[in-house]
This record gives sequence, structure tokens and C-alpha cells, in this order.
Amino acid sequence: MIETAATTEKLNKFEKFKAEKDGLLVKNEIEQFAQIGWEALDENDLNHRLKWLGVFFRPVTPGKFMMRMRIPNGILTSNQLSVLAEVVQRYGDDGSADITTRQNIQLRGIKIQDIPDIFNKFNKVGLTTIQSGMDNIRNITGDPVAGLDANEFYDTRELVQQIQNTLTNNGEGNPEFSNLPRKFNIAITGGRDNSVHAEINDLAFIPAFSVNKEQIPVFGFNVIVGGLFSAKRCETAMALNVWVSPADVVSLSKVIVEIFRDHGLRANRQKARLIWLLDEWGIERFRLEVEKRFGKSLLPAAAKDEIDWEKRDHLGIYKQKQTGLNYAGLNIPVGRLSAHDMLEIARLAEVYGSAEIRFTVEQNIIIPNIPDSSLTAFCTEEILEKFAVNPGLLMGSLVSCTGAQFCNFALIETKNRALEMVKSLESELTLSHPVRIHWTGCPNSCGQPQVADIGLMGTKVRKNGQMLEGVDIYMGGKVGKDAHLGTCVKKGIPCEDLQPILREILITQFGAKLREPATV
Ligand code: SRM
Ligand code: SF4
Repeated sequence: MIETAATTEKLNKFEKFKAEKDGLLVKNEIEQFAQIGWEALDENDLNHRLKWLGVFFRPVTPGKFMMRMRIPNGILTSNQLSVLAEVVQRYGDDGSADITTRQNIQLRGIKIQDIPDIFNKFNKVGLTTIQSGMDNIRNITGDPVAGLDANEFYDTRELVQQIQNTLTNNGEGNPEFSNLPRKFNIAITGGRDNSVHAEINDLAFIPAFSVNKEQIPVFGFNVIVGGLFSAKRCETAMALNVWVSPADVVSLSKVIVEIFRDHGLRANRQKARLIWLLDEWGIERFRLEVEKRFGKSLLPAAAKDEIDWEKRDHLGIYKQKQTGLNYAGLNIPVGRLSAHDMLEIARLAEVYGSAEIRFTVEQNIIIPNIPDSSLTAFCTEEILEKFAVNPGLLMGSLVSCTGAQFCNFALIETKNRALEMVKSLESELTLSHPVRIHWTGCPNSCGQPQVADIGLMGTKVRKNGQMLEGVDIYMGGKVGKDAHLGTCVKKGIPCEDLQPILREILITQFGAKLREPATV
């Protein structure tokens, strides 16, 4: 057993069940679980340990599980997407899939008896769900246009894959990192526009040039640590005052996760993320520990980083750095896909691109490597009516967490409501630029309302003696260059009263105009 700070602290109930039996051990029991059925499972196996395999019991739809994948850098092949579609089609009871705010995908409606078969299918095409939930390292994000963008400093794909391989033992599961105090988020960006919201991760790498002994600029990354959103606290990450070359990114990540594992606070689950250890130790002591474990001296951070662009949404068709090739960014409203949609997207990538698909943290899709000569035909494909390359200026930037349809933490329904409201607002208003509206069903902030132009966080509201679904409104989130978090500007608006308030905000603060009534 790994020595942890937990041994000297009073254990919370999560630490207790982890100490009794490591989450990863259910990997060896999954065949048996499939045979006996979910009703017969130990409560901690059902509700918690299965999440080490990316299998989430949904109390809202008992017996219909959610499976969370790992899609490093958000990139998968059309063959892999087709396998995910087939799983939803064949095994999903009322199945569907959702692209997540971590460039990832989740499948719904899965029965436990089918999970061994599904894992076999995933294995054959190199997909894994391992350690994607609970006290593990989440999907590692990278630039969605890595390797395509003529202006990038560094192609993040290989580094993201290497970190995932190291921390998850090539997707098989890694007992070295299966008992962290809490979740841990990692992001790497090699472009100019901070495409991954680096500042809201526990650990992130940001492009920056240091100078070597000969005073020649050398490319690498400034390291930031301690970003998080939680119901208890939201912070942007702070500078670790370290610059690393790309060659050291994987080992530095490993060292930082080891320190979190060994010293992270475990007594109070609300105070177990990395930021709380940074509070307790101070950044200097943390840096010294990183240096000690890293085994060689670390360079100080470069004076400035290279994030100097506004964040791009990648919707539309763009030239790649490779002559004659283009990438297409498709809007997937609130990230929701049916099996048929997934098969269609896989087909598009195969027919027009290089059989590759990418996800963005805005829950949209990019199809890269479309030759100039195929663009006209591509743009006439029927599926682009549903998943537009030129969506409405609200729809294109709409993000929503799962909400009450499947999530038991939710205080409100999100995805369907978000869609309906944006459709209505777009029918009432004209806009000259995108406005980023993010919905999140509870203060856990999975839908990242604090990074939005307008963030809507689910809450309960009393109106006329009745308890209703409502939202707190966040504003001022800035992404890309000089990113900072938005703050709560209005509390407790019943959802039934929200649309006119949003209309007013869009008109007064984002320059929207009421549409002229149609003349007959
Ligand atoms: Fe999240 C818990 C969904 C991104 C903060 N999140 C959950 C659970 C697992 C709760 C549950 O068991 O029902 C949700 C699953 C609902 C479902 O059925 O889908 C859930 N989180 C999501 C997703 C799917 C939202 C989405 O629609 O995109 C995202 C999946 C990402 C992935 O692929 O791994 C998702 N969650 C986030 C983010 C955004 C991010 O990472 O940039 C955050 C805020 C950032 C952060 O973590 O610092 C986030 N989720 C949380 C928290 C609060 C964490 C904390 O330290 O307290 C919880 C609650 C918890 O962990 O106890 C949570
Ligand atoms: Fe569920 Fe709340 Fe996360 Fe939405 S923000 S997915 S409601 S935990």
C-alpha cells in the first residue's frame, strides 16, 4: 500500500472505502458483477469503485449506467467513433452520447451485463475508460488543432498521450495513481489562444520561451498549479515559477501527481484538491518538494508566456498548415449525439478527411485534413444541417453540463432547457458576435459557468410559496489571453423568468438587437 498523508489523518468515508479495497481492483471482478447484476453489488463497488473503470451508476436511471472514456487531446479515429456508436446502438437502453467539457465523450444507457463485452470491443480499437472518474486523473486536454495550426508553438498530441500512458499504465490501470486524495485535472496548450482553459486545471503547461546560456530563446512551458472549480471554492491556477522543456513535461507531471498523492489533504473531502495543499505548504515549499523529487534543478518561469490571442471557437472551415488541407469545426448543440449522428460523423471523417475526429472543450467536433477539392461536396452533406459549420452566434458557443436528466447532483434540468432558450433568443435577436453561454446544473461547475460571458448555475428558488428550478447568473468570464473568472452578478432567478432577463442582458451588454417583425 502506498504511504499517504491519510495515515496520519482522520479518514473520511471515501478514504475508508479506498483503504479497504482499492478502486482499481474491481477490474478483476467485472465479469462477476456482470453475472450477478447491479442490484447484488456492494454499495461502494456500485456507487464509487466502478468509476475507477469509467463506469458510473446513475441513481436517476438505475440499471442504466454511463461510461466515461479517455480521449487524450480529444482525438479519436473514425473507427473508434464507430465502435462507440455501435455500443450506444447495440447496448444502450435509450442510449446516447455526450461530448464533455474535457474534450471527452460519455455513453449512456449501458447495462452492467454488457460491460465485459463492451470492454473487449474497446480493447480491440485501443479505447479505454480507465480511471476516468472519482479520485483519479481526468481526461488530459490539449489543443484541438494541434498539428494543424500554422501558428502553434508546439504540437501537444504526443505529450498528452505520453502523460496518459504513464499515469494509467497505457490505459490498463495504474495502481501507483489509483488512490489520489481527489480528482486531478491536467492540460497542455501549445497554441496562442489557451484553447484548454489552462487556468482552471490542477496542473497546466503554457507555452513560453526561456533563454539558454547563449541567450538563445528555447521553447518550453511555464507551469501553473492549483486551478479548480468546486462547490466550496473556485480558483485560477497560480504560477509554480517553473519553466520546463517539452522533454521534461511527462516526468514533471508524474512528480507533481506523486506529491499530491502522498501529501494531499484527505481528512475533509471538500478540501482535498491540490489547491488546499498549496495553501497549507505555500508555493515555495511545494516548488522545493517538486525539485527534490524531480532530481535536478528547475529553471524559473519565463518572464512572459505566449498566450496572446483571443480564444478561437474553431467553428467553420479553416486552412491548415499543410497546403491544400482544411479542418471543419462542427457545432454539436450541447454536445449531445445519437448513435446515428456518431456514425454519420465517422463517415464524414472517412470520406472527406483522414478518418480522424477531434473534440473541443466547448463540446463541439473538428474534422481535420479535408482537401480543398472535397470542400464543396463536404458542405452539401445533410448532417451539416444538424451540426452546422456556421451555427447561430448563441448556439455555436452554448455549453451545458449533464443536468437533472442523468446527474443526481443536479438542481435543475440543463441541456434541453439551454437548447430551447437559445433557440428562442436567436429567433428574437440578431447578434454581431458570439456570446458564450454556459449552463451548469449545480455548484460543482462541470459546465464551467465562471469562464462564460454569461454563466448560469442551477439552484432552487422560492416563488409564490413554491420551490422552483432557478439559476444564479455569472458574468465577466474571460478566456484566451488574460483569462480570468466571471463572478456571480444575480442570484436566484426562476428559470421560468429567465428568458426576458437574458434578452435584456444580451441587448444592453452584448449589442444584440431585436429582430424586425416579419412584414407580410
Ligand atoms: Fe464534473 C462530478 C459530469 C467536467 C467538477 N461531474 C461530476 C459527476 C461525475 C457527478 C455524478 O456522479 O453524477 C457528473 C456526471 C454526470 C453525468 O452523468 O454525466 C459530472 N463533469 C461532468 C461532465 C460530463 C460535464 C459535461 O457535461 O461536460 C464533464 C466530464 C469531464 C470529463 O470528460 O472528465 C465534467 N466537472 C467537470 C469540470 C470542468 C473541467 O474539468 O474543466 C469541473 C470543474 C473543474 C474542476 O474539477 O476543478 C467538474 N464534477 C466536478 C465536481 C466538483 C469537484 C470538486 O473538487 O469538488 C464534481 C463533484 C465531485 O467530484 O465530488 C463533479
Ligand atoms: Fe451534475 Fe452538477 Fe456536474 Fe452538472 S454541474 S454534471 S449537475 S455535478
